[in-house]
Amino acid sequence: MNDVYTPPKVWTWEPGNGGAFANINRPTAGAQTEKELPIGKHPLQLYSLGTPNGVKVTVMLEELLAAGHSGAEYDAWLIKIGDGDQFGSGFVAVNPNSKIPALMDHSTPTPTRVFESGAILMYLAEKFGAFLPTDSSARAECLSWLFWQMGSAPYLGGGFGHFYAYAPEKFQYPIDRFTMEVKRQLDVLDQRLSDNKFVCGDDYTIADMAIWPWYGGLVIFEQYDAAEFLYVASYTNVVRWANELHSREPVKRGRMVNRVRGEAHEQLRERHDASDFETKTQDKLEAAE
Ligand SMILES: N[C@@H](CCC(=O)N[C@@H](CS)C(=O)NCC(=O)O)C(=O)O
Repeated sequence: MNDVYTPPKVWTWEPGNGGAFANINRPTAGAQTEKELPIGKHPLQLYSLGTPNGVKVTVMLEELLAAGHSGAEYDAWLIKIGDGDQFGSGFVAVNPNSKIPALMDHSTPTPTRVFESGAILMYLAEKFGAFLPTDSSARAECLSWLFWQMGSAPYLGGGFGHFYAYAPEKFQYPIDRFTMEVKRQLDVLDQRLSDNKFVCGDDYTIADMAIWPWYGGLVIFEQYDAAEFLYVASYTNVVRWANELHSREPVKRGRMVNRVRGEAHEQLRERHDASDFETKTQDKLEAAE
C-alpha cells in the first residue's frame, strides 16, 4: 500500500492535486464567468467536444441526417473544457451541471434545453421517431441498455481511466478495483452481443450509439492505452460489433465533429453545414492559413 491517509474531520479543497484536469475541477457548481453562447442558423445548436460523451450525440445527428431527417441539421460549437468554457454563464444556462454535451432546440415554441447525453439521445429519438423502438417491450429493453451505459461508464472513465491513465501516481488498490469492474462490464456486453447483432437485438438504436464511443473506444481505439492491460481482444463479440459500427459513414462523420485531437483530416472542430466535412477539416484550414 502507498502512504496511509487519515481523513480530517472536515474535508477542505486543495487546488491542483496533480491529476490531469485538476485545473478545472472545483467542489462548487455554477457560472464562473459571464459568457454568452453563439447561436447558428439551424434549429439544433449543440455545444460539445469530441469526447466519448460528445460523440454519442454527433453520431446520432449524423445518423438522423443520413436517414433523411433534414430537420436534424445542426450547428456544433466547440466547448473547450480544458479552458473552462463549461463554466461560462451561457453554457451553465443550458447545462447547470457544466458538462458537455448540451443541446438547445430552437424549433420549439420556446427554446428547449437538454443536457445529459442519454436525455439528448432520447429527446432526438422521440423528436424524429428514429433509433428507439415504439413497441413497449422493445423500447424497455433499449432504454435499459441506454441507462446501463449511463450508470456503467463513470466506472470506466472516472474510475479506471482516471486511476490508470490520469492520476499523478499509479495506486494498485483503485486500479485493481476499477479494472475488475470494467472487465465485468465488457463481459456483460460481450455475452449480450454473442447472440445479438446490436445491443438491443436486430435493430441499431440509441443504446448502440451511447455504448460504442466508450466500450468501442476501448476495444478499437486504444482508449487510455489499455487494450493490452485489459486484454480487450478476448471480448470478440464486442470487437465485432465495434468494428461494424465504425464502418458506418455517419459514425465516422460523427466522430470527427468537435474533435481536437488526432489526425488533422479527422478533425472538424466546428460543424455548421454538411459541406464542412469536405472543406473545413483541420488539415484544410491549416493549409489555407
Ligand atoms: N453523464 C454526463 C457526463 C458528461 C461528462 O462527463 N462530460 C465531460 C466530458 S466527457 C465534461 O464535460 N467534463 C468537464 C468537467 O467536468 O468540467 C453525460 O453523459 O452527458
